[in-house]
Amino acid sequence: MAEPLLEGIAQTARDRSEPILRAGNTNCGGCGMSVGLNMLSRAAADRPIQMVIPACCAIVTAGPFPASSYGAPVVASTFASAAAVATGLAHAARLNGEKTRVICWAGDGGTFDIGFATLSAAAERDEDVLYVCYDNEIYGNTGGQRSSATPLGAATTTTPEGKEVEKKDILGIMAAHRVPYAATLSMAHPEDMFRKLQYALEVRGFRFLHLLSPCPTGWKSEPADGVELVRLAVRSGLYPVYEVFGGERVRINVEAELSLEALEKYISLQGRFRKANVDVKKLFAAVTRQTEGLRQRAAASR
Ligand SMILES: Cc1ncc(C[n+]2csc(CCOP(=O)(O)OP(=O)(O)O)c2C)c(N)n1
Ligand code: SF4
Ligand SMILES: [Mg+2]
Repeated sequence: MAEPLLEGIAQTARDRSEPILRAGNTNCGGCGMSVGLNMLSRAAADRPIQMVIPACCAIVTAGPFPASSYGAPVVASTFASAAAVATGLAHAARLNGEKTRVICWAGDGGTFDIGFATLSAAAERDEDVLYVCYDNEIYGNTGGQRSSATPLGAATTTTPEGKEVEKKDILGIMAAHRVPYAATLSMAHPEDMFRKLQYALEVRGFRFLHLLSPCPTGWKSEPADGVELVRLAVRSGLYPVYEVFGGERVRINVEAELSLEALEKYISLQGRFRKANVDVKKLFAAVTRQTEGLRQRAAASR
């Protein structure tokens, strides 16, 4: 039976008859991944989809067999094989003449680290797969260890005094594969996010989307602050909202205000940054350099 996407919000023609993420799932309150799945559900309202989810929080979401919190077919894969399994499904759909779009939905640990070899290989072959990384910047499912997506200064169970290495630039790396489409998604800018999800579902070939995904459990933040945190990350310039076509043409979708105040607030609202005493001014200088570099690339590819 059809369920409303969110309590209190009536179902609209944009929604799938069966939402991708059903009510009653076990995700923590305020989980950014839940917001991402609900947006995907809307964007894929009129399409058959198949999902591949490796062993991250999002597969725990499914709950114990034979019930499932997912209202779409899901293959649970190992980390190392996620993009390869999605490749197989995409080929099977094509050979059977099905319109099914295959979506790999994976965390940062599964994407930046453990599953990177098959991800890179599938991107290089330009497989017809939409790969979405919801990035909570830790190995959430196993209790909050650092990943290569963890930002500088964030305390995790394996970096208790704060991480000393900077976050990997996954969008830059994926765009360097010259895939047809790579973009970042901001859940504080739902129209932009919705447009990108719809575009990425439409385009053929390998598409990569990166979603900054607040995790109140790991970030030691208030569940209700998730969207605000992403808005602050975007305003400050820390999380650039942009898209890259064919690895070359760069378009910035939301101009960063380069606000030091927003960066300070972003840091102060999260307990994970408390121990390291992050040098916000130094971080802001790095963010400003990153933003200017991106602006130059966007101007050069106009
Ligand atoms: C090859 C392999 N290494 C390690 C693990 C243990 N493991 C299970 S979930 C997980 C963390 C996943 O992190 P991420 O992909 O970021 O997803 P999240 O849990 O944060 O949603 C790890 C390390 C595993 N299942 N397989
Ligand atoms: S640990 Fe974090 S990513 Fe995992 S379900 Fe909870 S809020 Fe979501
Ligand atoms: Mg993670």
